[in-house]
This record gives sequence, structure tokens and C-alpha cells, in this order.
Amino acid sequence: MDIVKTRCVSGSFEKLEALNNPELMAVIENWVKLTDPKRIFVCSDSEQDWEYIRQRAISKGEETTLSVSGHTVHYDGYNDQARDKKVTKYLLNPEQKLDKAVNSIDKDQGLAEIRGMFKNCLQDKELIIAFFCLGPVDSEFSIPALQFTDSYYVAHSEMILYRKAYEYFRTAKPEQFFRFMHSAGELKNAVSVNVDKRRIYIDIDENTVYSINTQYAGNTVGLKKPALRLAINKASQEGWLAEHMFVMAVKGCGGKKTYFTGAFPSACGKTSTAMLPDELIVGDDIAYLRQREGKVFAVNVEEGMFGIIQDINSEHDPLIWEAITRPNEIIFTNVLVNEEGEPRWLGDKRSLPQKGYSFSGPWTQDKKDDRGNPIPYAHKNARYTISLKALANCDPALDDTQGVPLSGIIYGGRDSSAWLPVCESFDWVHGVIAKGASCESEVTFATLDKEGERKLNPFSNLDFLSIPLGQYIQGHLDFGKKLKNPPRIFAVNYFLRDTHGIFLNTKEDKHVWIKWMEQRVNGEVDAIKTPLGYIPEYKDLKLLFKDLLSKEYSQAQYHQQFSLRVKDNLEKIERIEKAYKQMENIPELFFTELEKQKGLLSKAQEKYGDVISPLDLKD
Ligand code: SPV
Ligand code: MN
Repeated sequence: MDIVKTRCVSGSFEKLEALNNPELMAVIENWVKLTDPKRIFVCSDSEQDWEYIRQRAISKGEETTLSVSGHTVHYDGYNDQARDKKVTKYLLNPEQKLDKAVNSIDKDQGLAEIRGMFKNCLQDKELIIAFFCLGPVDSEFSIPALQFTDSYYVAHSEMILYRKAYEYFRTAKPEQFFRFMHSAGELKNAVSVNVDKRRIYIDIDENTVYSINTQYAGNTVGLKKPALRLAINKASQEGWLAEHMFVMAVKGCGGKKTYFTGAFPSACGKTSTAMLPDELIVGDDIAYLRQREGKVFAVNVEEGMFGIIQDINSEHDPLIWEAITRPNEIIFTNVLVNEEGEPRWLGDKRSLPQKGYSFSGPWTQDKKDDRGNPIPYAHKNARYTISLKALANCDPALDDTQGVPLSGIIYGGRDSSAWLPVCESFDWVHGVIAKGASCESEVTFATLDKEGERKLNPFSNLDFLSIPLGQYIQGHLDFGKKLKNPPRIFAVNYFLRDTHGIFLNTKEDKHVWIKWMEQRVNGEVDAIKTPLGYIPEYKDLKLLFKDLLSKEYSQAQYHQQFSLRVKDNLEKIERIEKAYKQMENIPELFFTELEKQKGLLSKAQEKYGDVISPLDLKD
């Protein structure tokens, strides 16, 4: 312990001792010996400790203050602007197997490599040790987590995004906790320089993730995607679900609140759904789902948002706009800052900046990259980090230790031609297989219909799967078996187009689909049974369009949006079956359910043709 004690700044060692947790002390000692930090600062939950982190983020240049009080900007390196899947690898023993598509490395080899990179890497730096909790503190959902980092920006982000848990560690003395070890590596102008040597290595058996030579939050903020990877494995062993999902309350008649979760790939409408006007947000990225007495309850793992800022403007996103423009604790990342110290981002609907400072350094309109391509004034993955409690529409249930009772689960993707704008599955198994496991999303917006442009992204959780996909699907099927009245499973498609490539819906229309789902789960509207599932009746949508959006919704629009494109759907299922046939240990039920789905579609095709009007199916 001497090495830890001698490196701790005044008061920090006492904070560790007060935790009275030998397992934790052993982990810390091991990491300290490896990295040899110049100093150690231990964060309790006190405001004073966190103010120190905020101040150091600024004095070390990792963040810069902006003109509005509480706002700062942080830059990741020019080539460090997103999650790096290629260097994100699972450390596997020879007997452990994951799907072929998942990156892995032999554990001994990977550990030797990553430990070699961490060796003595903190000799000139201060090590921050901080304690957080995934999910509300002191609930059956809680997973305590230890973060070890040399980045004040990472620590600061976590203090906005997660529940602080030094006191929880002190009182509960958990023996099991997730461990995250991060170093930004060598810095120049407060930015990681060895990005080409960045690594994110995941040790499932030790519940540990190592991350080095990177700053982008998706790679470094341990409690975000690194923790989701660990949680998926833990959930599979313990019989619950760890999902890439928002959680929201939809208001219904009499002011009742009905809870939904929704899984969408990045940039497919997840946050904007959770932030729909007049509804309440619980979370926008990661949820844990557990069952109690045959019912499902969900929590937001986080208590803040790391939101995409591109296209946020006062017209379309008044709630976010209000929250990120007034004085508030916010970290902007990879935006342009103008001479007035104001942040600017792509699609903010303000006049284009002439110059400023951005993720590429000093920026002017004529700035070009090595290949002569213009460099935009802000990165398209630029973001804002904010506490959910700063939002006017934050649901007070955010901190409910029981979780919120879940009535519906929504799966969405970017699909120009097959899935309907909204469709309810027949039952849990149909929903898990024909909706969740069958999510595809288009890589680009540009062209239509060709195979290869769509990527399978089951449950929008593919990037984070730490167990084989077959085992993950089986986990969902088993979860459903114990439920008395399972949440209904819906599929939505905000990106359906006509044959000329024109989108059939506007951004606002998703509010109608959400309200229809709310009415469905509460038994307030009937639906039309189609081979794909239940769809809305025209009369109900007409009312909703009028009430919510003051829009006249015509029969012709309904007909166009809800006509079942049988051929496209059959082709989609073929693609999905083909992809799954190449994987090992997919549950037999998966294939029989898809066969059933194909059978229903083919039968309808024989009777009605390639495109079926919803009016034909209405009895
Ligand atoms: C996502 O890409 O799904 C995000 C941002 O939520 S990241 O932190 O990069 O994962
Ligand atoms: Mn996400």
C-alpha cells in the first residue's frame, strides 16, 4: 500500500481507507504499480472534489470556458472523433468464443500488449480515481464502477453523466464492481497524439475495460459503451437485459404516463423520439430491464446525455436548444468556437461562421484536409454533455430505484422500402425475432434498394455484444417466458420512401406513431391485422395528426404509408436469414419464426399481389 499512500495528495489516501474494501484496494495497488502515477487524486462525492476536476480540466487545457457561464468546450484529436471498432477487442481465453464478426484477441497476448502500453504511462501525470454507479444508487439494478483515468475531461463527463457513488462504495462495500482503466496517453495541446495506437480491450472475466491513447467519450468514458459491453455479459448470466435503448414516458388521456423503451442505431432518431415535445424523458442511450412478479421494469443507466449536436436548432428541438444555450453545466465537444466564445455546429440554422477554433485547430472557410477536401467547421459527431435534470422534460422517475414499469419496446432502423412507419408484433417471440433481431439499417442516405447498403444491426446493440448473438437472442426469449403480460413490441420506420426516393413522413410524424402505441398498449384503439403485425386504422391516425400536429392526414397518405410492400419484406427476410445462417448457435426458434413470417407474407401475396392496401386487410 505504501506506493498508493505516498502518491496520494493530501486527504486522498484517507478516502480510500474509509472504503474499507480489500478487493478494491488490491485493484488500485495493482494499477498504481503498473502506471506509476506522479500523484493520485481520489474523488469522493463532495462538490469540492468535483470542483477540483472542473478546474483542472480548464487549467490543463482539456476544456476551455465559453461565453455562457458553465459552458466549456473539449476537443478530441482530429482522427479521434468516434468509437473505433477496429481496435476494440475482447480478451479471450482459448476456450472462449464469440461470433466471427466480433473483434477479439488472445487474452495473454492482449493483456501483455495493453499492460505494456500502460506501464509507467502516468509518471508525469495525476491519476484520478472516481466512483460511480450504473443505474440508480442502491437498487437491484445498480452496478458499482471504479474509474481510473488521467483525463479530467473523462472524469468531468462522468460526473455529469452518471450517479456518483463514493458513499455507496463506503456503505455497501461491494465486492463486485466494474473497473475502467483509461489513459489519454501522450498529449500535445491537451490532445492524444498516439491515436494510431489507441486500444480498447475488454476483459469480461475480470469485468475490466482498458482504454488508451484516445479521448473520444465512446472509447474512454468507462461507464458508457465499455460498461454496456460488460453489462450484456452480466445480464445474460443473471437473466436480465442490458440494452442500447432510450426510456421515455408517453402521456395519455387523464394525464397517465406509459413507459416505453426504444432501440435505434446511432443517428436514427433515438434521442429525438425520447425528446418529443410534451412527453417525458428518462434516458436516451442505455437501459437495464429486469422483471419483477411477471412485469418488466426499466432504468436509465445514466443520468445525463451525450447527445449529437448536429442539426439541433431552435425550431425543431426547442427543449434541447433552451437547455444548451442558457447558463448550465455543459461540455461541448468538437464544435467550432467563434471569436465571441460561442459554440457553433452544423445544422444550427445560424449564419455560417467565417472563422474560429475547431476540432481541426484554427479554422477558416477555405481550410482543406491533406486530400484537398474542405474541412467542415464542426465535426458531424460533435456533441453536448448535459445532465438530464437540466432538461424541462426530465421525468422525476429518473432516480426511482424500482425502475419504471414498461409497457412497450420499440425497434427502429433506417429502412427505405420494407418496414411500415409503425407496426405492432403479434407477441413477444414475434417481436424479438421478426422485429428486434431483424433490425437492419442503411449505411448511407443516398441510394435505394441495393443489397449491401443495409447492415444487419440486431436490437441496435450489435456493436456492444460481448456474448454470441445466438445466446443474446435466447436471453430475450427466456426473459419473455417468465412474463405474465409482456411489454408489446413495436417496429417503427421513420425513413420509408416512395418509389422516387422521397421520404413519406416528416420528422414530426413520429409523435403520432408514439401516441398510437400508447393508445394500443392501453387498449384504447383497435388495429388491423396484417402479415407483419398490427397496424393503425386510418380514423385513429387522422385524429392524432389533427390533435398533435394540426395536420390533415389524408386517406391517400395513409394508403401510401401503410401499404404492405410484400416483395421488399420477403427480400429483407431472405437477407436476414442468410446472415444468420452464417452464424453459429442461433436458436432454432429464430428460423421457424422467420419461416412463419415468410409464410404469412407469401399467402397474402398470392391473394393480393406484391403491394397490399391496408384497406384490403381491414375486415
Ligand atoms: C452511440 O454512438 O451510440 C453513442 C455515442 O451513443 S458513443 O458514446 O460514441 O457510443
Ligand atoms: Mn448510443
